[in-house]
Amino acid sequence: MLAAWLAAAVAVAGTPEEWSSSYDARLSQALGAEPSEAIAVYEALVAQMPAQQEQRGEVLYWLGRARWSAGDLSGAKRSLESALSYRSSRLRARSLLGRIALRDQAIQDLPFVQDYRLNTTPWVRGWERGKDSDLSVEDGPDGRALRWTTELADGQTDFLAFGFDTDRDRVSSISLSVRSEGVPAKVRVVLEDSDGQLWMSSKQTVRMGRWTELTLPIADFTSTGGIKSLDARTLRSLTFQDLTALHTNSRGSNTIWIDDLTVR
Ligand SMILES: [Ca+2]
Repeated sequence: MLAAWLAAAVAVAGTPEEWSSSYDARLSQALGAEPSEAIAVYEALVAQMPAQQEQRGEVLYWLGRARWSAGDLSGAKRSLESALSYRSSRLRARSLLGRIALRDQAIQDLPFVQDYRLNTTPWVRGWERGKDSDLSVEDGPDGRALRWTTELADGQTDFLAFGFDTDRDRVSSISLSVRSEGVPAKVRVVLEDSDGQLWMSSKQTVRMGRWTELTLPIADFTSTGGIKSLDARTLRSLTFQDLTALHTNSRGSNTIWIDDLTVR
C-alpha cells in the first residue's frame, strides 16, 4: 500500500525542487515500513533519480540498509558501494559496509591462527579514515605479513577491527606480533560484548623497526562502565586502535605490520 502510493508519488514528481520538498517525507515513511515495502519504495526512487543528483546517494544508502535488514547481504553491499560515490552518503555507506564486513569475516572457530601469507582476514580496515587499500598482505621485514598504512594527524586515532561469531565458545586470549616502522607506536585493543559494553586492554607500546609480541588475556580487559564481569562467550567484535598520533609529535605516513594473530 505504502509502496504503491510512493511509486505513484514518484511518477508525478517533476522538477528537482518538487523532488526535494517531498523526498524527506517519503524517506521517513519508508523508515517505518517493513523492509520489503521500504525496499520497493527506495528502488522506485532510485530508478527515477538522475545519477548526478546528490540525494540519490542517500536513497542508495537507505536501500542498502533496508536490504541489509531484510537479510540480502549481497544486494545491500551493491547499493552501499554505489552510495560511496556520493559525498553526502559516503561516510555512512562506508561505515555500514565496514560493519557488514565485520560480520561477514567474523572468526567462527577457535583457536583461530593467521600467519598472513594469503589475505588480510579477519581484519576490516577502520571506516572513519583512510581507504580500504591501506590494508594488504605483503613481503615484510620477516616474510609475508599484514601491512597497515596509517596517517599520523593531530588528535586523530585510527583502527582495524574484526568480529566474533563463535557460537558461545569462550575466547581466552588474543596474541599478535606488531611492528611500527616510522615511530614507536601506541596501541590498545577494545572488545565489545553482545550488550554493546566495551572492554579495554591497557595501552601497549610497539617498538620501532622491531617486532613486539602482544599477549592479551581476556581476563585482563577492564570495563569502561557498568558493573558486570566480562562473559567471554558473548564477544561481538575486537577493535585494534592506533593511538600513536596522541603520543608523538611525528606527523605523516606510518606503516604498522601485524603478523601471527592467534585467538584462543
Ligand atoms: Ca607471516
